Amino acid sequence: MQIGIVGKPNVGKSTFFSAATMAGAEIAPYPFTTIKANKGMGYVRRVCPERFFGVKCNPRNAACTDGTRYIPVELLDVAGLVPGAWQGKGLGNAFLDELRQADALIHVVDASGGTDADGNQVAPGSRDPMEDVRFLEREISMWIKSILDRNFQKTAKRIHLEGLKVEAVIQERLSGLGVQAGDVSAALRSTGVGQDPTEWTDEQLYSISDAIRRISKPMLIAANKADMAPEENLRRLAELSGYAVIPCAAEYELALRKASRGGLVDYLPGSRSFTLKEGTQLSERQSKALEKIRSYIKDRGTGVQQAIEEAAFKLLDLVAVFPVEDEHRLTNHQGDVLPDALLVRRGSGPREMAYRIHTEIGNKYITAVNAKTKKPIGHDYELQDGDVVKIVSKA
Ligand SMILES: Nc1nc2c(ncn2[C@@H]2O[C@H](COP(=O)(O)OP(=O)(O)OP(=O)(O)O)[C@@H](O)[C@H]2O)c(=O)[nH]1
Ligand SMILES: [Mg+2]
Repeated sequence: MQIGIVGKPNVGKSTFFSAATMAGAEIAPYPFTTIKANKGMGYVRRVCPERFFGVKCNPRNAACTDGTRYIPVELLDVAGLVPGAWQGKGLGNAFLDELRQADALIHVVDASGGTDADGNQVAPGSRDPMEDVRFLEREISMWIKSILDRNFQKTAKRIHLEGLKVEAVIQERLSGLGVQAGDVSAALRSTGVGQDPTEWTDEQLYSISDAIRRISKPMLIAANKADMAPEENLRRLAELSGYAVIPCAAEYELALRKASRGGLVDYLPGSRSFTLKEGTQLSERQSKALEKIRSYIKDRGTGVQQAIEEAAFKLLDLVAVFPVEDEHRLTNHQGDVLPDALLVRRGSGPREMAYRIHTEIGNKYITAVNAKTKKPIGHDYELQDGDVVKIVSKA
């Protein structure tokens, strides 16, 4: 599962990414700082089942703090997109290609209105962030359309003459983008086009591409630089964009995580406060900066953690499940308690979970046991958030 961080240049994508992953991507106040995409792990929070069982876990793939488990999810920070990206402007087509595998998108917008269409700094308030929303939608939809368009008339004739299923042909063409057959059917239904593609107009092809984008690359807006954004901009984005809008101050999140790593403060990502570590000596500048951050986050946090969690749990509808090898001791064969946490799509069953652990375990799957109830789980059981599951497979 991968979440793409997208937007025009210089809006704070790499700042958001660095804060979320602590991977240290390059950040600078001008466009095209990022050229090569950055990949890293962000985290979503879930209640750790250690609370239910009254035990202490030894997590292998992430931390657990006071019963809150951090579960890794892959983030991708790509280069900024400028108008005309889908046609190759500013290397846009190459950058868009990096989003093929993204399952959901966090669109980072400069809510302060302080960057123009190409990402150059302008006076805050001079750019309407709603324009950024519409621009990005169009670039991605046009990119999808450009892939559909290649030899489209020829393909349409074949579909018509040979009686092929139009959904299947489109899906095959877009399979490299992670588009599912169901996505195409839903898109065709929502646009209400006829079954004969030789009759589709260019506008209809755009509408279809746009619908496929909405369904297969669900998106939310991280309204970044909210620390200096006019409230009016945030309000308009929430009212007009048609997306979930999360005010963000990625720079503050990054500062807090660095201060936490540096041992200056105690701060849990996503919380609305932090405390200074005892005995911390701060310079006047540091102290001022932290107080500014303190007063900002008390009402809404920095938004970074919230945006990632909303993408994972609302856009992608993931649930967290915890595989164990011994359902009584809740351990793997090394004796680690509740060692792993996995994110799977809601609706997944125990066999899919087995495949996620290892292909071989999936192939040899026999049955599964719910460690909370100690009862066997049927093949058609839908995994629930927080389930702890023992997979039984052939030796
Ligand atoms: N005020 C404010 N500035 C921010 C915030 N987040 C990032 N910035 C600044 O915005 C500028 C651009 O940040 P980057 O993270 O490099 O932006 P980007 O979108 O990755 O830029 P490209 O890689 O060039 O597309 C830097 O000067 C950051 O310090 C924020 O929350 N508030
Ligand atoms: Mg960048």
